Amino acid sequence: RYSFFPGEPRWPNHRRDLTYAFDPRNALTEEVKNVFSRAFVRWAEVTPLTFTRAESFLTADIRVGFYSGDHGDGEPFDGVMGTLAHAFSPPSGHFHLDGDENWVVSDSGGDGFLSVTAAVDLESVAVHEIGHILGLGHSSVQDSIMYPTITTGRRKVDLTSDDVEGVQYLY
Ligand code: TQI
Ligand code: ZN
Ligand code: ZN
Repeated sequence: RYSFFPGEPRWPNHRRDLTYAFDPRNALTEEVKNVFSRAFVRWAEVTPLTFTRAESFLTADIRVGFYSGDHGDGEPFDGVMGTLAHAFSPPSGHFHLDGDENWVVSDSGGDGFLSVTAAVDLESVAVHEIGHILGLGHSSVQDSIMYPTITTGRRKVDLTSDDVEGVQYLY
């Protein structure tokens, strides 16, 4: 079953329309940014929340960036595999991804299995981390997005009823 962070933190009522922005230092392509946009839509579809892309990184509610190793928040990344990304509970909005991973940007086609060694599907991780940003902890339901295991090379992007019930409890 779904879980929350201690104290059940969530974005407050007057902040239902959230903005997100990308660290300009990463100079991400539109293709990569669209992966995040799709991930946000999955959560927006089942909540009263909206997510709008903003240009200003410093003033956005949710700030997305790729970093390697120590990046100044006391939780250094660790190179290939291990920690892939981290996000903090509401209303922090920090969304950091490990720049050393072999991130795979896939479309929605195929069976979702990638043959590249140690490849990590970016959209799958993004959907999971956005769950944390909204206040969800880990779930005990194996197929859920918030289950704390991901299979290398596997794509898992569809919310399950467990994820939906968890986020709808909060919003
Ligand atoms: N990062 C962990 C995670 O997002 C960070 C973390 C550990 C965490 N415990 C937490 C965050 C408790 C919030 C609350 O779960 S990770 C997965 C999954 C990671 C793991 O890099 O290990 C995904 C990132 F679920 F597959 F294990 C994305 Cl999808
Ligand atoms: Zn960080
Ligand atoms: Zn997690």
